[in-house]
Amino acid sequence: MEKMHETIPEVEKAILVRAFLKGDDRDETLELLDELELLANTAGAEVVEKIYQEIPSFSPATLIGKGKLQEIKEFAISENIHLVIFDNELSPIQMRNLSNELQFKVLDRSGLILDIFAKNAKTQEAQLQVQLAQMQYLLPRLSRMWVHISEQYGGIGSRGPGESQLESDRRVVRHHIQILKEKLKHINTQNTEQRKLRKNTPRFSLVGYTNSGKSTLMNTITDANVFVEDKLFATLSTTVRQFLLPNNKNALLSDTIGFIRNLPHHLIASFRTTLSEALESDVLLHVIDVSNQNFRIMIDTVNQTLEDIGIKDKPMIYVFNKIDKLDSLDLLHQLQNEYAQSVFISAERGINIPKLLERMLDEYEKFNTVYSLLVPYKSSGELNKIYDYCEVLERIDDDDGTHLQIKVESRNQDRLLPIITKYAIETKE
Ligand SMILES: Nc1nc2c(ncn2[C@@H]2O[C@H](COP(=O)(O)OP(=O)(O)OP(=O)(O)O)[C@@H](O)[C@H]2O)c(=O)[nH]1
Ligand SMILES: [Mg+2]
Repeated sequence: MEKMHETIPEVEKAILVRAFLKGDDRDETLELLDELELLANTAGAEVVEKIYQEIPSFSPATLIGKGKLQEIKEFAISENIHLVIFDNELSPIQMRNLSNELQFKVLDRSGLILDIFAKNAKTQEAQLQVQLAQMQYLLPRLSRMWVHISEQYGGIGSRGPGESQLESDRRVVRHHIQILKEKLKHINTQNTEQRKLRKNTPRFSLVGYTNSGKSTLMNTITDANVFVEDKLFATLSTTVRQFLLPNNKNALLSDTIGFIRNLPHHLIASFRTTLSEALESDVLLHVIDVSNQNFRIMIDTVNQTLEDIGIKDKPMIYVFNKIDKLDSLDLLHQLQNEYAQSVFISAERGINIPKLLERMLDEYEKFNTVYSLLVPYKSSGELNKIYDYCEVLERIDDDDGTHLQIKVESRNQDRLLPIITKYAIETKE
């Protein structure tokens, strides 16, 4: 397989911190810290200590209390650690105060995720998207202090826009944001053109939490040779590949970026174009790592993120993956009842893939409607649009006009509705 990742940078030692309010779920904090550790490992850090604190209210100046802060500082100095990562989102002021107080690198979850994205972005589009998100994240946080810290320590959290850009004033950064947006717009136009060429092919998109096995499934279904790794955010761009449905019809499958809890807002916005493949597909395959005990929270996170980027009411199949890792069948039976229309697979071992393909075809067919139209010759100008947006199954040019039988995919129903209502003579499901 083509090696697409750089060698892992020298390991940096890190402390993880999360503060939560009195009465909030402590278990959730522990889970989020575990997930943050995975993220930190992905970024190349070794987590030495995970610290959490229950507090009556967050301090606007430093998030956590003075005492705790001092404790962290002393521990870090004694262990020679120069990196503290907060799971909580830090305001620009908190970030500045904490850096001043601790005198070493401070990151929050968003900053860490942005760093991983910067490291993993391989295509030009992904690199531009990450740069844009980083610029937008840094804009309110620009300060001499930050530059000082990143120059002194480098490594995690200081990749991406170079120090020279950080030193520039905000006007320059804003200008740069504008340029990045322009470049991305250009790339997006090119992609839209490419997508238009595939208008009559059934389209499926893999979506899901990061590390759920989307790329593995992509490879199993299409022989795509997409990069797979047991790390978060292995995939940052979109790959589209052809495969055959059980009816021998060509179809397209796209694999894209995974989601995670508390994904930075700017990042979602920047990656909207990468995700537009999902937006324009006929059916989503929501891949779930059923061997992860938090899979229900992950399902909710993915559905919420999809809604945030404007993907709603799209046909979706829940694909429960990694069933080979389950110790007992109890959970499977329970889920089969709960999610009657879902499929249970192992992408890695190739278990139940034919079943999944059948299910994909069913779901696709369900949302396609066949119409019979009669378009009078005086309206033949409308035929272009019909040919552009649907599959013409049959055409007879008769005395009274053009008789057509067309198949309209769910994503084009709205667009064609005026024409259909005007010329339909009989509707078949
Ligand atoms: N046991 C088992 N492991 C699997 C299965 N599918 C995927 N994996 C493993 O899960 C890890 C993540 O797989 P990927 O396919 O990279 O996951 P992804 O959803 O594309 O992840 P990102 O691109 O990082 O969001 C890899 O180590 C895979 O080998 C499966 O069915 N069974
Ligand atoms: Mg992937």
